[in-house]
Amino acid sequence: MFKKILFVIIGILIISCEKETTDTLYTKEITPSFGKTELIITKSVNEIPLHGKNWMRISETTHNSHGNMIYEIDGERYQLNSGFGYLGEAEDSHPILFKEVNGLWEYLKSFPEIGMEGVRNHRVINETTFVWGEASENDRSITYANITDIARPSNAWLVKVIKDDVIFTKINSETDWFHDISYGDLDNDGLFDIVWNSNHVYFQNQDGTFRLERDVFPGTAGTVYFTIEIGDLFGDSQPEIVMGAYLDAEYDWQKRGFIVYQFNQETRKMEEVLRKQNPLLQGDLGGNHTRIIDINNDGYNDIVMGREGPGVEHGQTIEIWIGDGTTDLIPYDVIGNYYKFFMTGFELMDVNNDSFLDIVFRSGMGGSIRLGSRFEEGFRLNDLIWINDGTGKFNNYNSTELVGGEGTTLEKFVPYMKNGNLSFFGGLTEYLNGEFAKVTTWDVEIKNL
Ligand SMILES: [Ca+2]
Ligand SMILES: [Ca+2]
Ligand SMILES: [Ca+2]
Ligand SMILES: [Ca+2]
Repeated sequence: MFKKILFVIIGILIISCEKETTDTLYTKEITPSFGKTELIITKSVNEIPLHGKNWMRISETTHNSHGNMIYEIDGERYQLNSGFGYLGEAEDSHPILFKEVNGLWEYLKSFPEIGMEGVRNHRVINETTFVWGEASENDRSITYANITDIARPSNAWLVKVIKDDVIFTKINSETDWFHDISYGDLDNDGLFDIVWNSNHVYFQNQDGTFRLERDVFPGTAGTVYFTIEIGDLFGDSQPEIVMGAYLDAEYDWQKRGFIVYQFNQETRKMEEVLRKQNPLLQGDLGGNHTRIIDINNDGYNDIVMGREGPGVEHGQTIEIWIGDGTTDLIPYDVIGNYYKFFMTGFELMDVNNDSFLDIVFRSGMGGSIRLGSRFEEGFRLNDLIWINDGTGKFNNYNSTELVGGEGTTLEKFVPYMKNGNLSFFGGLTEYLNGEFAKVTTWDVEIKNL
C-alpha cells in the first residue's frame, strides 16, 4: 500500500529536481548544540553510473528505507542499498555499495546484473551474512482498497559481504510472495532454513543450496500474512514461527493478531500452536515487521510487531507482547499516534546505554522527521526514538530537541550505531545526465543522547 504513496511523492520530486553541475565529494558539518547533545551532520555527494538504466532506478534504490543497511568489515564501514522498484515499472533497480572513507560516503560499486523489485525486509544472520526478501506486493493478484496489483516476480537473496564487495545468491527456485522473510533451523539439522510469506519453505541442504518443500504451511499462510519471524518463544527445543496478518476481509480477526506455528518433524508440516488478537488495537491493522527478542531482560523472549493500515487510528503502530516462556503472552504496550509517523520498520538498539533495547524507526519519505512543509526546513528526530523504561513500555525521546539539517532534502532516514552513538543516514538522488545520477547522502550522528 505504501508504495502507491511513494510513487506519487517521487513524482513530485522529479518535477522539483533541476539540472545542475554535480559537486565533487565533500562534507559540510553543522553542529547545533542543545546542552550537551550535538548533531554531527555530514554530506557526501557522489556520481553514480546508470548502467543503461533510467536514473529513477537509482533514486528508487537509494530511497529504500527497508533493505538498506550499514555494516562493518575489519573496522571499515559500508552502506549497502538494496534494489527497489516501483509498481508499474518494467525495469528492475539494482543494489549500490558505498564505503566510508575519511568520514564520507564514497561510491564503490553497482550490481546492475542483480535486478530487484524492492527489498521490503531483511534479517541479519551474522556479521557478514544477511537475507533479503523482495516485496512485490503484487506477485499474485491481490485487491485491497479497490486496487488490484499486477503480477510481478519477487525473489529472496542470500547476501554475503566481503571486503569491498558483495556476493548475491538467489535462494528461491521459483518466484513467490516475499513481503517478509526470516530464517531458523526448522528441521534441527544445524542449517538455517528460510521462511517467507508463502505456504512453501526453503530448507537448506548440506552444500548450502536450498530445496523447496511445498505446502508446509496451511492454505491461508502466504495469502493474508505480511510479517513473519522465527525465534524461541516457548521453553522447548524447537523454534516458533510467528506470522502477523495483513488486511483481508475474509480473515477479519487476524487483522490485529498473529498465529504461532511449530514445525512437525514427522509430517514436515507447520502446526498452529497459538493465535492471539490484541485488545489494545483497533481498526484494520496489518503486521509488517516482527522481532522476537527479550525486551525487558527477564530471560524470556517477547514479541515486537510493527503494523500499518490505511484509514484507521494508529495507522503506524508497534505493539509489545511480553512472554514468560509459555503461551501466556501479554499485550503490554502500543506505540502509535495516528499518522504522525511514517514507520517502515524499526531497529532494536540500546541507544542510551542502560542495557535495555530501545526502538528506533526506519522512516520513509521523511514522515514525522520533516519540519515545516518542506524537507529543506530541516528535521526533528525525536519521533523516531522510543526509550524502553526497562519493563517493555516505550516513551518518545524528549530529553532534548534533536533538530537540525536545514537545507537538507531526504528520501529516508535509516538508523544505525556509529562510535556507540545513535546515527541515521538518508539521501537524495537527482538527475545529472544520461550516464550518471547525483546522489547526496546525509549522515547524522547524535553525540551525548
Ligand atoms: Ca535446517
Ligand atoms: Ca521454542
Ligand atoms: Ca522478556
Ligand atoms: Ca536503552
